Amino acid sequence: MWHFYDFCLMRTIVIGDIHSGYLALKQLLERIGVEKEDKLIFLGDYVDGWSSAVETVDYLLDLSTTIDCVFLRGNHDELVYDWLKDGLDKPMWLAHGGEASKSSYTGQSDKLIEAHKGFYKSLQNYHLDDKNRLFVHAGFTNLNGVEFEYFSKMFYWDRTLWEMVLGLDTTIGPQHALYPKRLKNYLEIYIGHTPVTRINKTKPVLAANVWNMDTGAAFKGPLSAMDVDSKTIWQSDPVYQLYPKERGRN
Ligand SMILES: [Mn+2]
Repeated sequence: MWHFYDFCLMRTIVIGDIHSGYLALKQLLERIGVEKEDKLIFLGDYVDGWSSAVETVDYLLDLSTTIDCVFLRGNHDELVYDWLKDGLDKPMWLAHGGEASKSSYTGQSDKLIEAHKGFYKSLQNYHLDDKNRLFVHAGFTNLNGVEFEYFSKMFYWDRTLWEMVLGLDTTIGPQHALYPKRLKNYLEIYIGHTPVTRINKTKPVLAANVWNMDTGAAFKGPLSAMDVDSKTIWQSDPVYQLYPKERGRN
């Protein structure tokens, strides 16, 4: 038997880049008061940052057994997967949080490593919901939308989408000839990847129809979540305060 009240409880909540901030993730989900009817969409970059890579992925795997979760692929998730799978440890990865993920996985059981490889392998490049809202870690470049993207790595490495909307003349609207065609494919686009702390913000930022949910959890910012219908925002404490003995990525 359905009640209108039950329907109201069904929320779609998007969550920004975690970067192994397991303590912040727990705090954030407590503050949201996640219910079994909720749908959670994670924008990727679960790892590379603080010391809790293993705990973070374990927690997400556990969460997905009771809650409807969508896990998108971030560039850091691919880098960790490449290391777990093929032993690749690129210097650029090690310098940007890879070292912390490597230590977190050192000494873990084969069973755990296999389960986590399964998690990284299962990640999706993007998610499109029934209201034409696009969720993707970094962006896309094809004017006609994600189905036409030539290079799938763009979904988790691109920065041009965010740079474009930040530099957009706010006096021109979607009807204007110069309005970027890329943006018109979707009602809203939710991304992470480029921390808004770079433009001195600590809350999710809206530019044109693009919401950037990466509030710098790997650096000096909090971890953020938002109800995509009501635009209610929840945040953890600044993540570095939960890991006082660590340097993080700074
Ligand atoms: Mn990223």
